[in-house]
Amino acid sequence: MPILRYSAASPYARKARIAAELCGFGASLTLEGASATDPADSLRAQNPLGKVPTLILESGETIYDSRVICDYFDLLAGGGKLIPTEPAARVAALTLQALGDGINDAALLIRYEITRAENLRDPSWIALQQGKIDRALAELNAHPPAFPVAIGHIAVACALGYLDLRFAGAWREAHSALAVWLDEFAREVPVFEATRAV
Ligand SMILES: N[C@@H](CCC(=O)N[C@@H](CS)C(=O)NCC(=O)O)C(=O)O
Repeated sequence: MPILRYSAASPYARKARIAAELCGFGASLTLEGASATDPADSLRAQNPLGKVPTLILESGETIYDSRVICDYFDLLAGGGKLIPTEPAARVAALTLQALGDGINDAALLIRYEITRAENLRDPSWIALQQGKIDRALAELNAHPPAFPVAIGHIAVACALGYLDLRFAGAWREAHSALAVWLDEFAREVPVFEATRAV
């Protein structure tokens, strides 16, 4: 059985778990928690970058990052399940994935920064990252992604879930259309709620 090294709070790992489920591999995946900060954790031997998610195949080969893992599940499921094969739809889905992942990238950088000692924090760096999140949320709120679900929808949902988890859902107040969209996504994709970190 393939093993997914993950952490419950990681939005990228959540994306990979949701993709596995939607591609029909949820039950055949072994989840194994990983610590990216513990040098003794085997994660660093499995993935030199020491990041989750990392997928370990039965052959021992490892696959990272979340985009490659999701692509792998999609291909294994026959292709076109989450990543459309038609060029325009494919580019749109992958671009939406980049937007969702980009929100996560910026949110994580902010989180790392605000957990440093106060005198080491750089407000301008935080503002730079926050600008990316604000612009992405404004764009998504103005144009919530149309269904059916593809990889971009999952990435965006996981990003919003991460903002809920780490930033107390502050995004919701100014982005009500996007909050409605996330509710609809959660109804369409029950594993979203099942993978929510507490
Ligand atoms: N682009 C990567 C990002 C993965 C990532 O940054 N994961 C975080 C957890 S949310 C991590 O492992 N951080 C540890 C580190 O950067 O050392 C992906 O899509 O998988």
